[in-house]
Amino acid sequence: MWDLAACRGTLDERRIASSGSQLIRNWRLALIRISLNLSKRVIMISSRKMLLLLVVCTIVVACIRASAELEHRERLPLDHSWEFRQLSDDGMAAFEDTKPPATAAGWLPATVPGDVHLDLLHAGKISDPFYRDNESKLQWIEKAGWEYRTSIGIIPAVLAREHVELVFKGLDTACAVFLNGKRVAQPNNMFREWRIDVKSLLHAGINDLQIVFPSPMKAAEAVAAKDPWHDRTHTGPKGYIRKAVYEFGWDWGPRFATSGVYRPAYLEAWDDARIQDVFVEQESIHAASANLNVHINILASKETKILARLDYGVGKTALHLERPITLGPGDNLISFPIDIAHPQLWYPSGYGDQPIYHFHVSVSENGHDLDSRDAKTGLRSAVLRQELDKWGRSFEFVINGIPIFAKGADVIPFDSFPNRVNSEKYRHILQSAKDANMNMVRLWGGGYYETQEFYDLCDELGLMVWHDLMFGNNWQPGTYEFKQNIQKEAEYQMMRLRNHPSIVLWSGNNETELLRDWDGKGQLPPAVHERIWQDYLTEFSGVLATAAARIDPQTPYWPSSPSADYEELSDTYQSGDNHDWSVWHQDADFSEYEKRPWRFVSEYGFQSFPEMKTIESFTTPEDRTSIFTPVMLAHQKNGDGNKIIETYMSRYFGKPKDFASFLYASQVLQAEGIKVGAESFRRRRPETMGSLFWQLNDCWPVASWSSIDYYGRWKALQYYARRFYAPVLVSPHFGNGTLSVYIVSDKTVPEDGQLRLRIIEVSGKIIMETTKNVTIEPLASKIYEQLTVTDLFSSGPLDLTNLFGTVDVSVGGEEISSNLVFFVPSKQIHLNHAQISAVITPAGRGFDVVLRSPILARAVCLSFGSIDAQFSDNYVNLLPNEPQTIHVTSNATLEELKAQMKILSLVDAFQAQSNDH
Ligand code: BMA
Repeated sequence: MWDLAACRGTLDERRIASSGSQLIRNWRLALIRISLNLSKRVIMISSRKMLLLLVVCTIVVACIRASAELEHRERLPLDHSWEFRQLSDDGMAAFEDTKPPATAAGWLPATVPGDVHLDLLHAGKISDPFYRDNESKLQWIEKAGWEYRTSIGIIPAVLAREHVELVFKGLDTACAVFLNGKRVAQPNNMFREWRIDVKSLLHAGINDLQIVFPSPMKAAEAVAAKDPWHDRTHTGPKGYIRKAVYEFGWDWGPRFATSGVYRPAYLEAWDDARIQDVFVEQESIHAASANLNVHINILASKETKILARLDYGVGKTALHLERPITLGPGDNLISFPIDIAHPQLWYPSGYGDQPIYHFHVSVSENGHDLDSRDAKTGLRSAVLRQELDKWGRSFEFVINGIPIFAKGADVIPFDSFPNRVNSEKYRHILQSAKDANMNMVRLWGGGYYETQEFYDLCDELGLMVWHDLMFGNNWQPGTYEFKQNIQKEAEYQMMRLRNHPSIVLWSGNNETELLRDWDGKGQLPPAVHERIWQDYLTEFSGVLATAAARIDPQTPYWPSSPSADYEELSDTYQSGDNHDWSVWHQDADFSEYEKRPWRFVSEYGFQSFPEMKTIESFTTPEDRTSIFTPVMLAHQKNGDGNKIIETYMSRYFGKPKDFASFLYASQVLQAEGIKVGAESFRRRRPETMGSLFWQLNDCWPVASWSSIDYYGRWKALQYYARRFYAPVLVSPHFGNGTLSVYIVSDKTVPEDGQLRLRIIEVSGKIIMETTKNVTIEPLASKIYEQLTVTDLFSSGPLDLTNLFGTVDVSVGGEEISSNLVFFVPSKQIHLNHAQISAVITPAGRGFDVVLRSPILARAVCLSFGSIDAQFSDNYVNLLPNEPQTIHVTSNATLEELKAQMKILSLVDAFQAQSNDH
């Protein structure tokens, strides 16, 4: 391994003069490193000519070793000491030039991987992009051109290697890469890897690497201008470069179209052969045996006799196979068939464990290691079952033979600036999904392909991934170049990701197929319309579908979300997945969800505000006087969104008494609304086999459909989700004078339990109580109790506004699900202000808070002011005189928590005199 410092190496005298002390420090550091690493091969240096002399000494030693033997593939990360500067214009001239711009002043330190917005922020040139309305003040950044540079110190031993390549794992986006004054690449797709052969351009000593990023929109417009169809179709130019569309703003996200080296970059050197890929194909997976084929793709530069070795196993078990092979020049595919008896299978969360099998492949020539690579996977069969049935065509994921009801949410990018997403954030959000009993996330198509870490976590947590390809809500160009570009992108990404057991579907795009009848900015001529549609079909059911079938044949492909795969639909024939926006975008009542005959709901949602601490992070006190202040509106990206929340609020609850109450009540409203949808979709199984609500997370602090805010704080919806996605759900439904109590089970075996139904007055008086033994049918939804109003209230006429029903299911004496049902619309329920007592005591590693109310208290929220805490549950319903314990963990002390403890229930958010909510 090369491990010498990747120090910025420049001999620029002006820079030396201006930052003398920094250089002396670097120089000394480099000196120490060199003396420690005389046998190393490559150096990136940051110093003056004197240092070069030392480098030469190093070179001599290195050369002696290099000439004696073949070497392992080696990588030098290019992740240190970058600089960036703003160009004097939009950067288009420098981008199109074959020579780099002349070195000029204005350089600032940069981070790679990173982006220009974060670099400007760290350099103190801009203030927090998320604060107040700063977004609008920072739009100049995307209009400018930017240049990044670093230097690479190279010694002859590197040049003695057969191949030396510059590798970029992600460049955002259009840019020109210059090495030693020569343009070596013009990447135009942030979702592809760029590998550039630079051996002939490198020389011993200091090599200059420069990257020019023009204004992204200008670059896109230049490509669009070359497409004769562009003018006629009126498609947006931003689709012409492959850049995450959310960067241009979305209905939950700000516009920060950034630029930069956003994924790792490195130099790679190798001799004779290099492993390009290891694919563990799962040919057939059963409980008794797993038949695998481990395909190793090796690129060789000439005929080479090698020994290929494969070590594999799960946990500590290690088995190995090896085979001598003669590689031919070019791509070579070697396959090791493997049969594993009684394999440990990977299951989605809730159905079993997630064991991971590890594979280590190494390749040697004459006893010298040339290359090695690790791969891992979980063994499972994944089928998207689409069969004709009485409702149309099914749409269900069958994993290891089990039809799984998909429970989850849609995932958007975790930050407007991807490099800010750290391991802690990935784990927190994905663990939160699992903790809320989700088993699937849909990675939405307007963002970017995620990092390895994201998918590793999904594998580990048993979260199935519905993986959109990164296309969203825009017509894509139909040019030949574009089609080739996206083909290479899909091949690269699917090859990169196909071993992940969590990925159970590749889906072409987000909502582009829905645009089928779109007519541009006016009436498009039929021929133009037809051409657009043909291009769409070629791309999403041709190019990308074929890439999926070739690269990842074991994972199903779906053309778009939503889609019926071009089947005709009717009221009685449904097929494919749906985005149900009747609620929110079309103003329907939440009960509308109950009428929907969908086979799989991949989006439905309702917005809320984040909690006060999150709001405080981007506002001043005057911004927090109403949800309609300019700053609050700047953090609402869906047009009239705040108005929509207000409208539904008054429909269901009333008028919150102040700003803080509005925030809280908006979360309860969202949670109650999505609960109606989620429960009704689950009750409909097997007709409906998936419920993914829009959306799990946020990319900045904002009013949005998310259930977890930008800072990872759970909104009410996330707590509700844990209940409505519970493996066994008791779900009462009152309609047409009849109360039906369903139990929905995701368990694979029947369970014996007890179902209890009580009708209670909000003040606490029990009107009716029944308990019965039930055998809960596995993988099913069934009504276990059905009563009419006459049965329920046989004792005489009662005031339904004063009553509620409560149901619970226990197994082995332990309550596993409980729920409430009301007999009149929310607003008519006679809730009174409850005197809720809260007693907090230390318990285990945290604290227990026992909540108790003499009367019904809905959506009781426990909080601690400015202190962040984790809650075992929250936004709970307190039944009259039935205490509930919430376990709290926090860094704060008991006294601090006590001092700030606050309890709020739904009725408290509204004016005391009004009890019509
Ligand atoms: C959808 C999504 C997103 C959008 C959301 C809310 O249909 O696919 O594009 O953010 O609705 O409008």
